[in-house]
Amino acid sequence: MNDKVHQLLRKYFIMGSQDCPRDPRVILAEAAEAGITAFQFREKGKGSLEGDEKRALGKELQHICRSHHIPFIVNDDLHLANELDADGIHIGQNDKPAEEVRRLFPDKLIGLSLSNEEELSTSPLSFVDYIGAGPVFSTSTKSDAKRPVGTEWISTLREKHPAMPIVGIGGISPANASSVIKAGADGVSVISAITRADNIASVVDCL
Ligand code: 3NM
Repeated sequence: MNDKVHQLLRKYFIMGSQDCPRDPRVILAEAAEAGITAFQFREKGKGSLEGDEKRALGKELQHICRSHHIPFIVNDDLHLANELDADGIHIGQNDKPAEEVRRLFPDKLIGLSLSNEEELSTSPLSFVDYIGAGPVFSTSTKSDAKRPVGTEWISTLREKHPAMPIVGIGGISPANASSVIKAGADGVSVISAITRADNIASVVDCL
């Protein structure tokens, strides 16, 4: 399992309709064609869809992922993850505890966001499959993002957890992705670098 997870994190695209200046289905299809290795549906924040509209979009995006053999991971919404039978669920520090999510979803991929030592010390990592570490750089995509932690946070996590799949997040672009990998991450997760790209194929290629 671990080996496969390390690989899935390499180019991890995250988005919801609120992040997209164009049709999210078209953006995801272009990113999938270009070679992303995982997708997270994060319909959250200002302008995001709810209820039936959220579910319908999630279903369509999942279909695109399935046709490209890319895992479809749902952010935070356990109910939706269950209803769509998503491949995984990503949780933050303010969501349900990892232990409980693991009990509900014994076979799904579970990711957890970690931004600092305190969160690391209180998080039961044995219940999660990967860590989302960030924000590595400053980002304007997430309004409540914590202070940037730099690639040092990636190195620290890698040192403390040599075998744990780790993906960097926050302000990552083709210009700085290699520094995140060099620090020890298995991959990079990006929102705006792809949703706002003029040429998605070349961005994905350079991550
Ligand atoms: N989570 P962009 S930063 C969704 O630090 C998210 O946990 C973060 O967007 C964290 O690639 C972030 O456009 C936003 O900077 C990432």
